[in-house]
Amino acid sequence: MQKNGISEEELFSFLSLKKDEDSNYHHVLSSMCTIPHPIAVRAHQMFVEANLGDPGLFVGTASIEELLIERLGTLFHHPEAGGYATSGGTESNLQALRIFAKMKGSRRPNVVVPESAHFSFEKACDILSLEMRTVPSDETFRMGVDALQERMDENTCCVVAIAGTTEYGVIDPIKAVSEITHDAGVPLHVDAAFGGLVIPFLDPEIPFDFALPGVSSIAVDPHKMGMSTIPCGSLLVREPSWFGLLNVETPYLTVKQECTLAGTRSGGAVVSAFAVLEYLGMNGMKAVVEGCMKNTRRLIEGMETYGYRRAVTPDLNVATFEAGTGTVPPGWRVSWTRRGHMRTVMMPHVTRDVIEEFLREIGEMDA
Ligand code: 0PR
Repeated sequence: MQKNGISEEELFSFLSLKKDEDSNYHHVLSSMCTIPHPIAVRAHQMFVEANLGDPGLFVGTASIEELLIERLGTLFHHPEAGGYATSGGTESNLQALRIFAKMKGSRRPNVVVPESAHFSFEKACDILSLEMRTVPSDETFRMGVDALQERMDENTCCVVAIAGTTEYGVIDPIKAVSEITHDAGVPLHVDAAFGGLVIPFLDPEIPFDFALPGVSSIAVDPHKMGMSTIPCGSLLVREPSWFGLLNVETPYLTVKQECTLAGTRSGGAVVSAFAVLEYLGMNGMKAVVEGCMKNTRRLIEGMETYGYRRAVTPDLNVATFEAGTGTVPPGWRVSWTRRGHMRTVMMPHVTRDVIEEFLREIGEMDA
């Protein structure tokens, strides 16, 4: 740190230079985050100092967190679900596994995840010393249900299914998986970090949530398709009392116990997530999701006219292609799957105009 501070003007001209080095999302097709909704920004600013780590000091913010969980629980057909706002999918997945490992109490517990699972499960299993068993995907990159049963045994504390895979935007056969896990008495955690705020607005809706009796917990991130500010994820569980397994004593806080992973937690981002859902309502969210899905279909159709075949027909707004790195026009950001497919995510900032611009430039590269 310098002995004397610099002027506000000097500081902010430095910051704006740095800001210019950041991408502004305009040509970004690789991200599952997006520009926050203006309502989210306004709500976040209003609650910028609120710390959910000490809810007795921020009673209003804490009650908004409860409302957010209640809204998400209702959306997922279980208004009585327990839950809290996490820092994102990584924390939600970790905390879900932590609950089910404690519940099992086995000396060498294992978790069965699809091959397509997000790398946050690798982190969670490492931290919690859980054996991670993977189930191979079928030819549509969805979890192969046949192999699931073979991977499960008496030490399996949890099975994971993905409602919207990070790489291909497909939904695992969650109904079939939930029947298997329910019969076996094994908890099923659904990672809907991305898809949880897409699937309920699709027509027809695909079963993935608490309406299936075998589903025990769900991760869903407002900071992805919920257009909140960062960081806001959430973890919902069928039985609120399960969080009791995670409680630690917090003697000098305004509350005496805490089940969250983080201590200090952003109130602003949580209020922003709630604000967007309230402001848009079911119909507003449906319109956003329909737009993203329409743009996904348009990109697939456009790419296929150039001869770049889709890797799979997605359930959600992720499009993947058999195309090489040389296909991408300069200045555009796409990503690549582990299998080498070009991957794009049609987030709300990827408008129809952006898609047309991308396709036009791909066409010019081809020519
Ligand atoms: N589960 C699923 C299905 C996910 O897709 C992700 C993140 C997570 C869990 C973990 O969530 P957090 O990152 O909130 O902890 N998926 C994106 C990915 O890995 C995250 C992302 C977002 C990456 C924006 C890049 C980016 O620009 O691709």
